Amino acid sequence: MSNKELLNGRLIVTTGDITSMKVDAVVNAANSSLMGGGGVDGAIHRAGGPAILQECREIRKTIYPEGLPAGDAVPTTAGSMPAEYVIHTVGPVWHGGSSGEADKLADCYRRSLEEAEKLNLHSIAFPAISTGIYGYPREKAAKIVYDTVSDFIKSNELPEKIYLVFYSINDKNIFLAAIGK
Ligand code: AR6
Repeated sequence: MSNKELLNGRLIVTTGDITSMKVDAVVNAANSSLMGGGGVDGAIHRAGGPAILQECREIRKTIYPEGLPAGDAVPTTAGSMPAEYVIHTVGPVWHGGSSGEADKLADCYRRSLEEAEKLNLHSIAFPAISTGIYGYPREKAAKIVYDTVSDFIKSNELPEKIYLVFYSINDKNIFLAAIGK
């Protein structure tokens, strides 16, 4: 498996299971309830153990009683995963593209990076938010992700290393082709 480094090495495009990434934070493609689900969300809760759900319950009782809105992000422990934190974010459900999906997807990446920066984290790994169960077309998501990360790193020194972790080589290749790399 070969990694592709972009943006002067600050963006690393890779493949694999995000739950085994040795980074300061892994991002979870959660849903508003923060109570777990399928896809990468299920994998993160399984790998990290009950400490994550426990903290999510506390967050629901205190800061987000109505649930975490799409486009926002909130950190918890990563439990027993190698990472220190999980940053939970809620991607938009794809409804055809004219319901603000692009802005919401950009918000997910920007808000997660902001939370990582606030925690002084050096490395963060993102899954391809919304491109699974939520149905966001991969090519369209790719351009938004690349533009959002490019913008963020222009004005922020942390996190230094931003990993995009695709679940398959095919998904990684779709991403790279969509951004012309
Ligand atoms: N590591 C890396 N990527 C993964 C992994 C993994 N272990 N597992 C899946 N993917 P999805 P969404 C990829 O469906 O579209 C949940 O039920 C997958 O191939 O996990 O944002 C939540 O609770 C895809 O490319 O997230 C929500 O209800 C990408 O991760 C809903 O799904 C995202 O797919 C969120 O849907």
